[in-house]
Amino acid sequence: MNSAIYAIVAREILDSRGNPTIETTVVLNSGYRGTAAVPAGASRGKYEAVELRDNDEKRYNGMGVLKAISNVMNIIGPKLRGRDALKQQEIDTLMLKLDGTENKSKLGANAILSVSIATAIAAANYQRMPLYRYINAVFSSFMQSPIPIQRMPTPTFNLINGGMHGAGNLDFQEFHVLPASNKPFSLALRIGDEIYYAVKRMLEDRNAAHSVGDEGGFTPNLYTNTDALDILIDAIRRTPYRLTVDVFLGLDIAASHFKTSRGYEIKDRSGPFSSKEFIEFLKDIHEKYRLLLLEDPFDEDDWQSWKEITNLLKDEVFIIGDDLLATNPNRLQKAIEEQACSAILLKPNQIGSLTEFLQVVAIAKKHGITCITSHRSGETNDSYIADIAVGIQSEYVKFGAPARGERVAKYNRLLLIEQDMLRKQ
Ligand code: 2PG
Ligand code: MG
Repeated sequence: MNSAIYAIVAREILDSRGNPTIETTVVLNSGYRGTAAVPAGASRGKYEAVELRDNDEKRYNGMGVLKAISNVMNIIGPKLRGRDALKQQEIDTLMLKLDGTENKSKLGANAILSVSIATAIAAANYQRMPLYRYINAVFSSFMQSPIPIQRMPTPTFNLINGGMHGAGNLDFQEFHVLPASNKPFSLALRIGDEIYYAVKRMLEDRNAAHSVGDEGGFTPNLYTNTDALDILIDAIRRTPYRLTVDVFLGLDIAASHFKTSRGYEIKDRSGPFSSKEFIEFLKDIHEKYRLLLLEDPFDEDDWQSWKEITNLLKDEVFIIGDDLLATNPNRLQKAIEEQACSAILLKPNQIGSLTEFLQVVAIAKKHGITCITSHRSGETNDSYIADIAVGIQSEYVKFGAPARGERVAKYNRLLLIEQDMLRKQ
């Protein structure tokens, strides 16, 4: 069988933070092949599948992935040899069985995902299909009806990096500008880029540091978190684009990462906020800045506050679950039942296989949950996440600032897909 797997080879490469990660190549009998690298988060949620690291302090500060590589080469590879790469679900189910744990702690979600995505890329190449069309075909079979490829996702740009991604003193992790959804992708990218440069000029004028953080956004030292929003607004004013008409603001609070036993502790206030006070605080921010996206406003276990804020703001703001949901079907089901959010951040490596990822997307779509397909803060130049976003017809993509090679690789891939789609219309 020409589409059968002939060999699987994995290797250790570096990600954008200089940490090792796994890259795997799946070769088919026909000679067609697919290669995929796995990204890594810094502000990981505690419900994510396990990213297997060597923890050998003598190599790469314990961050090596030789165990994951050995699992691919010695355990997964021999079992998948001869299997049909076109049967994505069978391949992934086999790997899940081989792992046998709830959270992929035996083989590693990084090991499994690298094989899963590389298999899909090899299968797409074998069928001489662009990856986004192949993903769309697999996803349509999950949905049991064709999902027409009609639109490009709207990008949301992380222009100021705080929290665990920044060098500055901001508690909130990401300060976003996103163009209105009616803009063609290439124009949306240009708008994001021009505003990025306007932010840079503003910071230069103020003599504030304008070095960049993990996702390419600036990391200035500011007095309060909302100062960063004021900077974005001033920057937008320096461009022809109008706030709340052409562009909107968004935040990833990443609140799990500053929640302590005392409450939500941020520098905007001397003492900790209780959950109730933090709801009020976020509500006031929304009233002043008219946010469109609000991600992880509360800790991943603070379900009650999630429900309250969703109830309060869902008609005006997308309340996005990232750490809360961890791209996990059970947590998404719970959130739907409890109306704890209205949108999901989708990250393949939070769950660890393409099949499970597509199952989560299917649940989201069936319940009207808005999809935002996302990179991780530690990335490679791989761009399959852009194809996945188009293939599942994600409403939004979150790929960082429009700068740094590993971020623009995804945006540039979307430009190519946009052109390809226009040609086919
Ligand atoms: C997030 C992500 C991506 P990380 O919190 O949304 O921006 O960060 O990859 O560090 O988890
Ligand atoms: Mg997040």
